[in-house]
Amino acid sequence: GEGRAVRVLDALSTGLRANLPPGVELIEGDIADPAAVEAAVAGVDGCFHLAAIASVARGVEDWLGTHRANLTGTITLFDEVRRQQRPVPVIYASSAAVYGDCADLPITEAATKRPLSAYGADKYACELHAVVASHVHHVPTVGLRFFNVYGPRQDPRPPYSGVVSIFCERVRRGAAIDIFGDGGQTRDFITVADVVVALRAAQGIAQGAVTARLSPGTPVFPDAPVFNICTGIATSVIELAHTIATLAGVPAEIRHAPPRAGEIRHSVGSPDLARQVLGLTRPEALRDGLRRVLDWLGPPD
Ligand code: UD2
Repeated sequence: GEGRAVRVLDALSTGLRANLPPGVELIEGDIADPAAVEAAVAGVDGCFHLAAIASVARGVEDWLGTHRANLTGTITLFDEVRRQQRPVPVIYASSAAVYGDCADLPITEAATKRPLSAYGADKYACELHAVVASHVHHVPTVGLRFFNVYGPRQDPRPPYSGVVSIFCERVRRGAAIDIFGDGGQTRDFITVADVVVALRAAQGIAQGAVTARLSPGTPVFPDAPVFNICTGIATSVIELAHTIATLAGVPAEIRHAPPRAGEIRHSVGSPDLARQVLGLTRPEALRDGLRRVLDWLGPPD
């Protein structure tokens, strides 16, 4: 929207080419392939790194394969960016999964990091390598710890898609909703639109820091900062199911399935730091976001 050229590197493992607006260059390739990444970063002014295998369950089945995408992929990118010989800020996706099961809610950035999944461990390692990228190789980075992201175009079909798309799709088809466990587990749901705002704000401060570094006397950016990207509002899974059914104007048909093994009970983040530093404002209300997902899915087939 700012008249800049955009280049995308994507393996299209879950995304679709049709989701890209016209005029965007697509390199179909793997984030852990140095040649593909080199081609993707050549000449860019900034980079958003979102490539990952975000399914916690896939990390259980394919520990090494997900590690390659999630951590080796990130290091491959930092390594290619540092070869650019000029400061190219990298804004990368971290995750609430770095915290594990945190007792103090809402979770602040300073909370103990004790990931309980391969996915969370790799995301935490990405943050550690971001410090190296910044400190040793002068690559400016900002990490964003996404909580539960949802919105239109999240494909509800893969078995480990987000709960919002799965529930909305079920309700749309008039099918029953499966709740794992008692439904009292809570999550912090944030729309993809708010995440995009956060990504751009992070790019803005990183770019500002690059400019500041070039002019002595101005404050220097801290090395590799990270921010929670969340709303600060906890919603239980059962509450989510009822809200979606109400918005769709149908009775909620709920079945209880066994709880997911090793699942985190409560996850809600503090958005305060991101609000202060990135200037983020009030996020979209859950009902409005859910309505947009239902609208995108459309009427039942
Ligand atoms: C999210 C992220 C994951 C990781 C993690 C960090 C998604 C899709 N996944 O996992 O990548 O960052 O957070 O902690 O955003 N549920 C049901 N029925 C269903 C599907 C889900 O009850 O059919 C429950 C599930 O048990 C969980 C909640 O809904 O309590 C959210 O599940 P999810 O898979 O959308 O996301 P989560 O929090 O496991």
